[in-house]
Amino acid sequence: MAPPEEHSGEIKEDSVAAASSADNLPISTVVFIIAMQKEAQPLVNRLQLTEDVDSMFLKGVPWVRYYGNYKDLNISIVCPGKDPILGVENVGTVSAALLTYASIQALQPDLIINAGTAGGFKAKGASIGDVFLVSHVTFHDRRIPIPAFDLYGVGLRQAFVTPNLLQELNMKVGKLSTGDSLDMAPVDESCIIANDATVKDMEGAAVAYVADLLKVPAIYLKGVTDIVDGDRPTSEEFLENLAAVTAALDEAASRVVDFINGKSLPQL
Ligand code: FMC
Repeated sequence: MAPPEEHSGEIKEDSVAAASSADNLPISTVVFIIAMQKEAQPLVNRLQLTEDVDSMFLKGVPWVRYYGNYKDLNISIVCPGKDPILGVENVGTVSAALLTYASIQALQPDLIINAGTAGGFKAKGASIGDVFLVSHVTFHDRRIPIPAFDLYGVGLRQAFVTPNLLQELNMKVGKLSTGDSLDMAPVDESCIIANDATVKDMEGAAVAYVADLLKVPAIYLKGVTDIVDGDRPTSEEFLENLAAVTAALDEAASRVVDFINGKSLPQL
């Protein structure tokens, strides 16, 4: 009988081979995590997805899933739904992380795409209507000034690297910083600048945390609704541009879906 070390070596090689051959299969299941239903609706319509009335999530959560097949892909768009009392959409990191976890558990996606709106920094080259493909994500409101906890708070993670997608779609690339506020306190602004971010949202880094834990590749598409280093109030600019930017986001997301179709992860 082979000694245990050699045996475990063989298993490792086999499992590496199995993992890489699975990676080379065409992507089959894609889950979009989209915070606001208004942001999701154009893509739901374009891909002709159906709302799942018999929810796969635990009873009680307000989460919504749209699903269907598009070309060779099995696509779900999941949204955190509305607050049952206030009737507003469940934006922010808490819902995004829970929804990402439950969606990965239930759907076992090959790829996650977090699509949504964001604030952009004109000093870093962002303009209203731009759709960014995010290279890295961080948090800007988890300040823990104790060695190592500081880095844990920032939570820097790299998006799944997609050089071919980037070249084909010719999108702007930038870092994303996430926090649970739409506005930007001066202390947040310093952290966002320290994080070298071009776009700012309320979900991306939370999705990244879960995707990373569960080893699911994730990419981030962020459409700029407001300029955070400009002179307009964020909420006013956000609401004014939401519909137009959602249309731009839908256009970009559909080009991404068309590009992904038939390709394996290493081909992205
Ligand atoms: N700051 C933070 N988040 C956003 C933003 C900004 N300037 N513009 N748009 C957003 C995104 C967030 O991710 C939320 O889902 C939603 O839009 C605003 O509540």
